[in-house]
Amino acid sequence: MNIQWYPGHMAKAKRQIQELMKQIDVVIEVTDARVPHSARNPDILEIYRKPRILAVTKCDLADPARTQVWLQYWELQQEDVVLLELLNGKGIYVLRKEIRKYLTRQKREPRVLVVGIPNVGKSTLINRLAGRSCAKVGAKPGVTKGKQWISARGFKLLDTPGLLRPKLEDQETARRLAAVAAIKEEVFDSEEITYWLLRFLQKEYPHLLERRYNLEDPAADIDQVFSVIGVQRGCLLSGGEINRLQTARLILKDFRQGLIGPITLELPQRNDLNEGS
Ligand SMILES: Nc1nc2c(ncn2[C@@H]2O[C@H](COP(=O)(O)OP(=O)(O)O)[C@@H](O)[C@H]2O)c(=O)[nH]1
Ligand SMILES: [Mg+2]
Repeated sequence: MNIQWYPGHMAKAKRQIQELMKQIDVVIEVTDARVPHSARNPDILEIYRKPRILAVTKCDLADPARTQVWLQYWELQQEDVVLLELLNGKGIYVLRKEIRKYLTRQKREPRVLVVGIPNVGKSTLINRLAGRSCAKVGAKPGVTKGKQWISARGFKLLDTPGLLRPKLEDQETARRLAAVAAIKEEVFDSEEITYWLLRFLQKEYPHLLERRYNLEDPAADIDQVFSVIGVQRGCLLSGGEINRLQTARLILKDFRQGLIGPITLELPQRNDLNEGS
């Protein structure tokens, strides 16, 4: 189990979550459209068996063609999915409608739990649903100071910073999550992640790489691509050498802000597809 509830021991944490779940009518599970599989942690769903909506955030940063592939996959899995662009509010109307679908025949005000690993957009989503700023965006998960229910036109919402940790199935998953800043950079160094990302882009999105950095040869050796970008963007040390850390951070920042283009780091796996059929 990767579930964590601050502070406390694992068994206690699990009990607390089970207690919490009794009060919940619907769960919104949040994932990031650029890493739709890697950003999910199914552990919480082992405890939770109630209706669930998969809220896919950051679709503005993701590759629309790949998002369509994911949608087809989720359809096979019979997931209830809503695509979102939270910065402009796209999809929020549909999400509200989906939530209401589950909330018929309720006596008390229905309660909605928002779960997801750090940085997927839970707080932004809650603020959008509530129509005002109640949850702190970008805040680091910290000590949970008791539950705070937020009213959102007809239902109540609960933010859960720190409740769900990433499930790091393998190195690739960890790298993808580091690339989108869902796990801390200290886990990998920025240079390693950047090299990984550049290799991925060379393979999957060479045209975007070429266009963003005016590369003559986007398929060139990765060291060379890295150096060309560093020189071109003035990431240099006083001796004229490349400032490797600065170059790596710049490329990561470009990627995270969507400046290289709309990019999705993974597709459904063949074995995922088989499971669905
Ligand atoms: N481009 C883009 N950025 C988003 C979107 N949703 C959230 N963000 C950004 O992602 C970062 C993390 O959001 P936050 O709500 O704090 O995530 P939380 O840790 O899950 O609560 C913030 O900088 C948000 O502005 C989205 O749909 N598109
Ligand atoms: Mg938050």
